[in-house]
Formats: sequence, structure tokens, C-alpha cells
Amino acid sequence: MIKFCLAFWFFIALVSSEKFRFDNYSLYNVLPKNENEIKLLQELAHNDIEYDFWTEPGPSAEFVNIMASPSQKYNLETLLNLHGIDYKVTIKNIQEIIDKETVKPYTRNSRFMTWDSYYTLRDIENWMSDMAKAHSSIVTEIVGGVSYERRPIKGLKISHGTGRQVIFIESGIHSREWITMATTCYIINELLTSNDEETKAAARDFDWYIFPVTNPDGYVWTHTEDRLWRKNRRPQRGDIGVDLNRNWNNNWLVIGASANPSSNNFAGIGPFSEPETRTLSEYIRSIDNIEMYLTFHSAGQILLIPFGNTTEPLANYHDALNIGRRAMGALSVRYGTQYTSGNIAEAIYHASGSSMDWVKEVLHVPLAYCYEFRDRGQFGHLLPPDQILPNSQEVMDSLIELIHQGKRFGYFNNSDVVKASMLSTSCLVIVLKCFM
Ligand code: 0X9
Ligand code: ZN
Repeated sequence: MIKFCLAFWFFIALVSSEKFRFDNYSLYNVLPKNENEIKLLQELAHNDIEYDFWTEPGPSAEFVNIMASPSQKYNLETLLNLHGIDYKVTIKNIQEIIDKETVKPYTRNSRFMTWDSYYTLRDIENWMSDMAKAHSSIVTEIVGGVSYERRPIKGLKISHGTGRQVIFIESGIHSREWITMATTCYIINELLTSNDEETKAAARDFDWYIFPVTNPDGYVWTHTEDRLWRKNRRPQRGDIGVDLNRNWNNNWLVIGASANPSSNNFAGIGPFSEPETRTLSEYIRSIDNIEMYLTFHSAGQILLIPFGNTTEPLANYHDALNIGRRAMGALSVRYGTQYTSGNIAEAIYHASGSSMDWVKEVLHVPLAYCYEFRDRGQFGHLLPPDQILPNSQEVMDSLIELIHQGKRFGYFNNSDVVKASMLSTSCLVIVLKCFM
């Protein structure tokens, strides 16, 4: 009897831990030609939570990525054909693409990540730990908050001294957007090991707070159970998960967010209802001197600035957009990748309760940007590993340019650091004179 019970338990464990498969699910790249077609797609997105819209049909959307299950494909295609809406099937069988995605193991103490593979949460954390040990005079391991399943939100602080302005990077809040965690690790690696003079200066001149995985429960879930999971993992009225980029206490649930727990844009039961956003926001609030806040998402190749609830050019809209557009020029140099820029509402769609709007409105951070990384409709959240390196390199290029252009527009003028470096230069001159 005991043997039977054990065998039964083992069978149940095996069945219940089986990964969700996306056999014959397809990705559609829908290309609306006019406002009417966009309206129709918007109705479909809002009335039918069955389809998984990987990108939302915003008023100026040039393309919309929709995933459909085998049983939905016929209905979706019929509807699009009926209204004469153009589309391409960019991934016929999503499971095939998932199967090709490499997740390599990280070798402890090697400090070596390859930029042609994705990594698990544990490996990213181990790698960060090893990097902190190897660069202990400038790197500190930091914890920005805690998840529903009690995982710490781990990150690194890179600092070459006191009194510097802060650049804060929040990444991976949407767990299926794997390219964001990978690129964030690449940026950490560059700031710590690059020989490029501008990158070294960027590392030296700022205090960097970098969190590659701000939704750790969701990220683990994407590796173990459902590759395309977006929200956190807290049970909600018969469903699971809140969209952590709709849960911040700024215009919460006002627009572009859902009150339905089944929706991928579910805003939660109240502002900061979720441990991840509550604890992370407290942490961010505790940091003085944030000059630039970056949040990383995918996909669409868009650089967004606040705000998501209105198209009005609020705060320092014109400066931010000018700086951002120039940075996207720098991004395009290496591989020709084109980004569009604008505030959230004008460039994509109305969406309130996001982290970027909160840091801008509540903490008055001078520069706040949201990147939507590669690509533009072909693979979406399943960006093939051979694009990790190019995506990371071009984003790094743009980051250097953001700093450069920011300075030209009067930002990043950290008088303390300037004074400190002037002081060290004059000390050097005095020492040299003594020896002459
Ligand atoms: O809808 C979102 O939360 C983001 N797009 S995504 O496809 N990655 O889900 C964009 C939100 C706008 N960005 C910020 N306000 N940070
Ligand atoms: Zn996202």
C-alpha cells in the first residue's frame, strides 16, 4: 500500500511539474493600415482576454504581436481576413523556438557568462556574487526588496567613491522578457571589465544600482513551468499574478490597466498591493540623488519617456526626448537597429501605474526612460540567443550616449565628483612639483 501511495505521489508530482508546452501555438505580426483597423484590434485586446497580445494596439502602432493557440488560430485569421487586416505568421510553432533557446549553466567562480545564452535566476545571482567578490573595492551586493515567494530582489551597486549621482537600472519586471535580464548582466560586466575609456568613465563617475531580475518568482516560473509568464506569482481571486508594471502608486488603474485578475495587465487589488513593487519602491525612495532611472522591457524597439496616462508633453519632456533621440542615433550605428521614441501614451498606448511614471512623478527623477528592446514583431519575447550580444552592445552604446547628451543638456553635473577630480588633479600637480 505504502509503495502504491509513493508511486502515485511520484506520478502526480511528475505530471503537475510538467512544463506548459506551446506546440503549434503561433505568433502573428499584425500590420494595421489605419485607425479603424487599430480600433478593431483594441476591441479584440480588451474584450477577449483569450488572445495573448505581446504588444498592445496603441494609436500609432505599426505592428501588433498576437499569440494564438491552435484552437484560436482559425478564428483569429478569419476575423483579420474579414476586415482586410494584413498579417504575417512570424512563428508557426512557438514550442520549436522555445526548444531552440539555450539556457547554459554558469560555472561558479568563473565570472564568465557567455552572451549567446540565457541563464536561470540562481546562475545570475551566483554570477553577481562572484563579480562582487572579484571587484570588492567597488561592488556591493544589494537587496532591493522581496517577492511574494520570499525571494530577495538582488542587485549590485557599483561605486568608485562617495558623492556621485545615481543611475538606477530596473530590469526583468516582466518575467518573460528574457533579453532584459541578459542585457542587464552584460551592462554590469562592461562597467566592471571594459577597457573602453568612455565606459570606464561612466563606471567611475556614477553610483550604479542595477537589478537584473525584479520579478524573481515570475522569472523562475518562466524557466520551470511557463516560458511566457509575465506577471508575479501571487494568487488573486481564483487566478494568479499581478502585472508589476501596473501596480505602482501613480494613477493606479486609471488607464491601460485591468481590474480582471485573469488579464495580463491586472493592476492588483490596490496600488503597491504586491510585495515586489512595495518593497522595491521603498528601496528606490531611500536612495538620494537618482539622476537617471532606466527600466528595461521587450519588445518593439522603442524608447519611452513619461507619462503613460496623457500625451501632453509634461515635465522636461522636450529635454528628455531630445537626449533620448540622440542616444537612439548612437544605438543604431553598430547594427542599424532603429528605435522610435516618445512618451508612453503617444508612442505605444495609454498605460498607468508603471514604475517609470512613479519615479518621475513622485521622486522627480530628472531623466527616466523605458527601453523596449529588440525586435519589431518577428520573435517578440522569444528573441533568439544569437541576438543577445548585438542587443546588449547597441544598448550599451546608447547608454554612453545618454550620459553624454544628458551632460550637454545640463544634467549629470555632479559638482561633488567634479570637485573631487579637480582636487585629485591639483594634488597630483603639487606632488609632481615637489619632485621637480
Ligand atoms: O506594457 C508595459 O508595461 C510595457 N510594454 S511591454 O510590452 N514590455 O509589456 C510598456 C510600459 C511603458 N513603460 C513604462 N511605463 N515603464
Ligand atoms: Zn515589459
